[in-house]
Amino acid sequence: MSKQTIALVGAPTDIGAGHRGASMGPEALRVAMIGERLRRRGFDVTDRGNLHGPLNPWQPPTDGYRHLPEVAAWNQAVHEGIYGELSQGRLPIMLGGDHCLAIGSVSAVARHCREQGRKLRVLWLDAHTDFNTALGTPTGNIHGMPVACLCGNGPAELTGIGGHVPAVEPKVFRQIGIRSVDDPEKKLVREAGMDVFDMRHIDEVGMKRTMEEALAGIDADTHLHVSFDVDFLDPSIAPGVGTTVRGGPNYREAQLCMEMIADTGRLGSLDIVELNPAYDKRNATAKLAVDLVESLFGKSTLIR
Ligand code: 4U7
Ligand code: MN
Ligand code: MN
Ligand code: MN
Repeated sequence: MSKQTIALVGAPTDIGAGHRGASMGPEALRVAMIGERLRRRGFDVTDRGNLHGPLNPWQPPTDGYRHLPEVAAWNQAVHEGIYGELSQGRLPIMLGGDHCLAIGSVSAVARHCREQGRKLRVLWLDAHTDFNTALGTPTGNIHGMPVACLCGNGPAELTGIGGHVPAVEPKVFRQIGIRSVDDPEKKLVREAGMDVFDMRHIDEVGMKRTMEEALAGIDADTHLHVSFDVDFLDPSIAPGVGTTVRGGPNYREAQLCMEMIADTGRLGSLDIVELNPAYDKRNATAKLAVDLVESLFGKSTLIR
């Protein structure tokens, strides 16, 4: 059986972020040879180039949102791009771009799953829960809001992308690596009943048991989407992100996380977001992200 075709889809924007530079993420991942590395693993990889959207006007927030019309335009483009790849039977990897773009990608995956009658599980690998709303956000930056928007809590311009409100139910998410949640956000996360495996949990039970719990219940009918915010990783190994939070998974923990996802055989789509080459050293964080993505696609150091 030949392996699935992977489609790389670039979304070069920092429209939802609080720092400039995530717009350079797609090119940094290409320079770190993401396509070649996956091809070497036996995948057929096609680089679909970059999506297009408005430039970043770098304005302050209005009514609790920064750049809302531009964020909506980018996410519409991402939704269509990712939905198109899934419809063609390809496994899309969205090369971000900041994390607001997951509104477009996850809504596209959810739409595809509804049409195919498949179950969806979203693994949100992140230091942050990204569950803010206009009322509670300390920044107005929409990259702190995609999970809320996907669950129907946000402006109509964003919750309506893909035409099904909410795009997903909170119960599809498993959030892993969490260590920075704003107070009003915490309350919303609790009320929504989101399944959060925070760093305290990983400290106490370890990455192995955490991943067993996060992957429990996945079966042959499940489409697994991974939304990989690079700030999930400890900043000592991954400095190339805008919003670093110390105390994240180390290299081995991150590898195990990716390997255990690969072992399910159910990975159907991926976002790589928040990589910010302007903060990186010699593209090291992009190279690390590619190394981890190889593990996510089945590279293993196991001998037994
Ligand atoms: B990311 C923050 F206040 N919570 O809302 C906010 F701490 O996609 C950060 O996870 C959001 O990197 C980080 O602005 C968004 C802040
Ligand atoms: Mn995020
Ligand atoms: Mn984050
Ligand atoms: Mn970030």
